[in-house]
Amino acid sequence: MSRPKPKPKPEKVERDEPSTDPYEAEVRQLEETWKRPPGFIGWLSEVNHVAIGRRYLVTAFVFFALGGLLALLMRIQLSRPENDFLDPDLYNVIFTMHGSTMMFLFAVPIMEGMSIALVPLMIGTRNAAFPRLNAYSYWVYLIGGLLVYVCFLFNMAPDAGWFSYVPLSGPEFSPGKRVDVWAQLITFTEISALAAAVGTITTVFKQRAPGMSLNRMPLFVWSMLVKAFMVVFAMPAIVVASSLLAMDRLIATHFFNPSEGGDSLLWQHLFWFFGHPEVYIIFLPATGMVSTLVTAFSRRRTFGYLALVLALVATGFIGFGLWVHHMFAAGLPQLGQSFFTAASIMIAVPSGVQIFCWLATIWSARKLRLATPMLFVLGFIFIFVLGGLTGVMLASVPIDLQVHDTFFVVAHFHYVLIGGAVFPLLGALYYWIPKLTGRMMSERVGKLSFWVLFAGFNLTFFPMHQLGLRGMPRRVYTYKAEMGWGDLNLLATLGGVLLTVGVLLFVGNFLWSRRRGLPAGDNPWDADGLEWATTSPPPPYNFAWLPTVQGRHPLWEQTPDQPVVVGLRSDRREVLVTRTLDAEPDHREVQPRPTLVPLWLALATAVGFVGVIFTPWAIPAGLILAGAVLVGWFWPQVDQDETLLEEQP
Ligand code: HAS
Ligand code: CU
Repeated sequence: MSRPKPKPKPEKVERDEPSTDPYEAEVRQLEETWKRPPGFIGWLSEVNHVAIGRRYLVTAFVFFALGGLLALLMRIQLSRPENDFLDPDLYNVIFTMHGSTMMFLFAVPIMEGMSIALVPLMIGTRNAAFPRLNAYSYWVYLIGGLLVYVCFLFNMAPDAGWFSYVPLSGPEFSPGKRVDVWAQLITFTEISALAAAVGTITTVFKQRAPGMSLNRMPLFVWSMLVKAFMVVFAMPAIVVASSLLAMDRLIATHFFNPSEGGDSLLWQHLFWFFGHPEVYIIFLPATGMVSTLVTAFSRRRTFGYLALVLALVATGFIGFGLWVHHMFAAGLPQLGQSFFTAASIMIAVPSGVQIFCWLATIWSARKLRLATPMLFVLGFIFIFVLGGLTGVMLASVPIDLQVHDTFFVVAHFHYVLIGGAVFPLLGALYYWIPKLTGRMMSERVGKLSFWVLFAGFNLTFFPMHQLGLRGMPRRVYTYKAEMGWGDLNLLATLGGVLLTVGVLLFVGNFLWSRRRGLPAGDNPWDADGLEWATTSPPPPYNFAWLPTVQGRHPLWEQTPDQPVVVGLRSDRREVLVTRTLDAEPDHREVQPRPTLVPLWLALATAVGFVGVIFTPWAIPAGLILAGAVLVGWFWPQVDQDETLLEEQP
């Protein structure tokens, strides 16, 4: 299909000339109220959701690049038998850093970034709830990421795998600080994820535009809501696990030490009680993106909206009942294993429902546009279904016992993670970057990057199924030539190079678009969501007049310029709070101004959690500092009172 034609930019309101038009006066006032303070300090004190979301996206992408680089090093090492490019110790560090980076510093944060940047726009509010908490979550994430990479430079990077099983990761077999660094990285990223999740839930429940009742909420928003709830229930398990591990290592407790009455399987239970939901925490937001793209490019109402919502919620629940399928080889009672097999197979149902709803939407498309984002969606469907099928295979105990800890599992999870999350994400970035930057990315390079990525991906990971079935174990730094694994490994390495080229094409396209891309206009894709009702990039207050919603596809169903229903004051940062179910206007809430307090609080958190690697006294020190900062956080601002609607002039 032809490339989308960007609409001409609407006449810009001339803001310098004094004017008597009340609309322009209002806009001028809004700009004054919501603008960021100038300079570097102003930059550090940012609390606007689009800005924080963008920072999340850029930072996560940098970690994606670093994780990818590490993967290439592994692929070089494995490309031929008995290679000595990496020594075993460095290989351990590299696969641990690769897995931990991709899961904790890329996949989860980038989904948070998408949520923080886009959800408030999609639901038609001026800023996310708890803007300072959002800023705090970003700083904590950044510090946690910097921590591991700085330690990497000092040869202190973790080396016990991304799931750090005890006893390997315990004090006996992992002396030194490496695993402590890992445990603290986990603590940082989980605090950050929890903070972001609380913000998402509140924003979605309390700040939707009038008329956007729950059953009109965009599927992307639903997916982020379910994801946020999953974060709230899954992350505490891993924070507990990593804290117990840190205590075992630092102050000689014995939570995981069987000889002192501890339990090493407890680690696996706690880890996977988080670890399995984690994969849906990454995958569900991607499905939200797919639902949006499929609808926009089919130019048709989403087929099976209710079924899709129920599938999201069902996955959110069932996702907590599968964790033992990662532990089939640990020798648990058979009845228990059967339960987890059944649950793992059951979760294919909601995934299947989603796939069939998307196919039905595409099938009945008015005019299917095969623009770059849509190509990524089609690539996703192909790859994810393959990955899902190997998942169902792994859920059966006899098969799993054969291929557990082999490259078959590596193939499975890259099919679901890259196919199921990275492909939709790249499609979504092609789709929403014009909104966030105001510039279109090149369609030609976009399509090229898709095909290179698609070919590179399958070339890299398809052979791994075969390698796994032939017995090649994961996490072993080399293999003997007699095993006959050399050719397929070489193929996988070549695929890895192609994959890298694909990612570079994407990055290049993005950088090119920043300067040369066509101006996007408000709604370059002619899409249905509220985020397209404002300018690209949106002003710091998102919408001058608050939108109202009368259906699931507002821009297709109604003229965008609805008159205001409820006026908000423009001389302070007000957002409209609406009711949870039907989004009836409830009251106005004043948001805090930009402030350095979140950054200070993140630094205080860092004092505690980085310091504790060296001395337990760091925790009280961090707590005292954090307490002091919190006084500033809660110090009342002059304009901070809530105003009931009824009291409005
Ligand atoms: Fe998985 C290991 C089972 C989905 C990610 N998974 C991993 C690991 C990661 C991961 C990262 O039961 C490795 C962790 C590590 O480092 O060790 N996974 C499943 C199942 C599903 C599944 C049943 N996984 C995901 C998603 C992920 C992800 C999504 C990330 C985004 N996974 C496992 C198991 C292991 C595992 C074992 C442990 C292996 C081991 O030994 O360590 C399901 O959610 C997939 C459902 C989706 C589909 C496709 C669409 C559905 C359609 C309907 C028709 C399909 C039918 C099935 C009726 C099934 C189209 C027919 C079945 C046939 C076999 C033909
Ligand atoms: Cu799992």
